[in-house]
Amino acid sequence: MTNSLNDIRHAKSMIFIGSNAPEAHPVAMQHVLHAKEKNNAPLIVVDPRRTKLAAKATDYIRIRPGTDAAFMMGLINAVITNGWEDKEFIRTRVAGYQEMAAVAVHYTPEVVEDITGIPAAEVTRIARILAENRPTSLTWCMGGTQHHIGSSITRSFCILQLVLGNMGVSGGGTNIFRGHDNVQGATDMCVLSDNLPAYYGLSDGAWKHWCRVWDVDYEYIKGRFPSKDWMNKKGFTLARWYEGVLQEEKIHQDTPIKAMIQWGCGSNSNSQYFKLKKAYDMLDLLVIVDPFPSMAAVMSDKDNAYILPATSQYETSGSVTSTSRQIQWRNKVVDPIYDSKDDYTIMAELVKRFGFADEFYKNIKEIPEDITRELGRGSLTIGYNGPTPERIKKHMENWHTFDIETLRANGGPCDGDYYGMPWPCWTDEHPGTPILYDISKSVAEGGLPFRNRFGNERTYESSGRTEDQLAAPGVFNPGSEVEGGYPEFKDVVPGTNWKTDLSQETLKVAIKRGMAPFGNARARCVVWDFPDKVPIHREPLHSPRPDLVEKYPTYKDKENHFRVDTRYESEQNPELYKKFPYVLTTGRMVEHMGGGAETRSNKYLAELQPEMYAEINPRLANNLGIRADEMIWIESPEGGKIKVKAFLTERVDDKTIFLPYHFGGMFMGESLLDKYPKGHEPYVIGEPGNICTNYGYDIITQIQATKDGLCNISRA
Ligand SMILES: Nc1nc2c(c(=O)[nH]1)N[C@H]1C(S)=C(S)[C@@H](COP(=O)(O)OP(=O)(O)OC[C@H]3O[C@@H](n4cnc5c(=O)[nH]c(N)nc54)[C@H](O)[C@@H]3O)O[C@H]1N2
Ligand SMILES: Nc1nc2c(c(=O)[nH]1)N[C@H]1C(S)=C(S)[C@@H](COP(=O)(O)OP(=O)(O)OC[C@H]3O[C@@H](n4cnc5c(=O)[nH]c(N)nc54)[C@H](O)[C@@H]3O)O[C@H]1N2
Ligand SMILES: [Mo]
Repeated sequence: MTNSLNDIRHAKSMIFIGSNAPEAHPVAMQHVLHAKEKNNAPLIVVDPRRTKLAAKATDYIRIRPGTDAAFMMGLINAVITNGWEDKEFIRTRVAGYQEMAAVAVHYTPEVVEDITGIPAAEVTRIARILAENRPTSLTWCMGGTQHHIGSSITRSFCILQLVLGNMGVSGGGTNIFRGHDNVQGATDMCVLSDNLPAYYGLSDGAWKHWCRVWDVDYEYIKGRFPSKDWMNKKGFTLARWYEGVLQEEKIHQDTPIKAMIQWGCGSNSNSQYFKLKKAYDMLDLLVIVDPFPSMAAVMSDKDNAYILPATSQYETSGSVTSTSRQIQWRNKVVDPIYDSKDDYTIMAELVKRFGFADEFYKNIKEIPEDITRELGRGSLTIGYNGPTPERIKKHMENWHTFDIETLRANGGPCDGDYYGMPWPCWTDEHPGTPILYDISKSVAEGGLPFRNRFGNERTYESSGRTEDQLAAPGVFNPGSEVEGGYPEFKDVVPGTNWKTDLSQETLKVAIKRGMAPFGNARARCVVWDFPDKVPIHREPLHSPRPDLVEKYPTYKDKENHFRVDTRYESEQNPELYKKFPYVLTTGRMVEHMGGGAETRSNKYLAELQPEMYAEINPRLANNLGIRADEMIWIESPEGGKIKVKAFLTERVDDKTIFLPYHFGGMFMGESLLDKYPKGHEPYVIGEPGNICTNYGYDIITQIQATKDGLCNISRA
């Protein structure tokens, strides 16, 4: 999120694409409605379903699932065709614009209509609304990401904002509302299989950096792995861990996965969920660390599972990071109840028994404060070093002194700080960065240019043109010694750079000179190491449009994609739709959370949403002879099958089925209630929607494509 939830109040228009905030982010809606009512800002909602957010929209655009990149490139083309682009911003702060525009030109309103189902005239009309109501705040969520081209789709959103000059300004930005409580913090701290904390990657240099932070010998860490090779290659992702057990697809690891710890993971969140059943049975050991017995707890038929009861967040304390990059301190409300332990204690017990507590806890005496300190000390890339536990707690104690519009403390003990010190917060004195890439403020006051990360110059393959990747002369933050682009800082302390200098001297020198430690560059529209250097449309792997599969085919199959081969071309069968004619998309409802272990075990929420269902358009239901509230079977091409209630609604069109994915405790028509520990059964059980979600993974991130599959339905 480049801006913040609060900053949306300054938007002059808003576009929400693949986000249903009233259900998934109800508290954030206050800011959205504020902008809509107070600024008279148009609220454009792009979703295959007429959602609760669509009900509040000034302009609701129904889109065919998985076609957002085509719509975006169409909007960009319409902006350029009509001369609405921000020419000065592009000239001075954007790279690869011409190469991108040469691709966008193919997405005429008519082409966009054919791909997305959005009428051609609407494309130009929406482009005009954005052009006439700047800045626009753009929000995407899972409707934009969970596709095999999810990474292209999200890049196209960013490019639109660059072309309109909406980056680095209050009321603009790309504002991706994050998922779980503290998921921003979890991502920052590396709950990813291709990174060390703070996005340092997996290179030797990255490992050595963190070894210095942890005060642990690099050779010792190396010795923990079967071979060095394991340290530097990406691990399995959560989306496909079970392939490492089953080995039905080729895996790139010497041994299969034998043990699994699911720490705060619902499990029925995995697509093609029925395939996991066999993997659970094959594991030697399954450990579930969770306040509730999740669906994973009842999946295995073997005696191989342990449930370690974790406390909820009310029974522990520590620092967490919100969607707006703001760091907060959470205080314990009650001591752990029953025999539960908090996550720190469970981790400590494990580490002790594994026998490496001496190495693990070198810097950690006071929990959780020292954990925050250690992570902050090492996370220079994203500027986590400024927010010390003392500063974070001070912010929490002085909430009332921060302004709701600007997030800035107006007097009092935190005077001048932005609430939660939105990262990067480079030093003890730095106030935090409320808006990324904002060159209207000095770096010391929370301003920043675009980061220099991809070299200083580039020759593009498509055009043969060479372009400076640094910002143009005249583009700089107030007070900068260099009045234009400059590269990232290194060798201030010899042999280090701004990311590895643990003395933090580099950061301080840069800021003193009025400059950003990470340089001052352009935002790039061309990503030369991705298969699609500029975002383009590719038909969903399982598409209802064989004609478009031919025109916009998927990628070549990808070997060793996070240690497992991944099918694209060989999976995209243009005839599949004949047997599975309906588009299947999935998502959330406000009353339930994730796999639903928590919310289905809460009697008040269970009462509000007691039953799994499928949204079906009445016209489709009538054609198939399905009546309201009747039970139906939904089947996936892979062989997943669920029995659920038909919810007849105009929310979806007559080609699309929507499933919430929060249910569990049923499995392909069978109840698993007798498998829960006695007295811990959830109040509500239902079929996991993910039994029917299809094969399909993003080409870069491997996020599962749960939003654009195919299915068939019939009366039960
Ligand atoms: N109550 C509640 N709140 C939650 C959660 C929860 O489970 N329950 N989960 C949290 C988490 S982890 C996350 S990541 C966020 C997710 O928040 P959201 O992403 O907003 O939630 P979803 O309902 O998954 O998806 C949003 C919308 O995308 C639409 N969509 C589906 N396919 C497409 C498509 O191809 N294009 C477009 N444009 N739209 C599409 C869906 O119809 C849906 O309305 O919510 C968080 N908040
Ligand atoms: N079909 C479909 N599938 C999806 C999605 C979709 O849109 N459609 N969305 C995907 C997304 S974005 C996400 S993020 C995933 C979410 O998938 P999961 O992460 O599997 O979902 P949750 O049920 O939220 O899992 C959180 C678990 O943590 C437990 N928990 C809560 N607090 C604590 C704590 O303090 N400590 C511990 N140890 N445990 C705790 C809860 O009881 C719960 O069992 O689902 C993904 N799957
Ligand atoms: Mo999420």
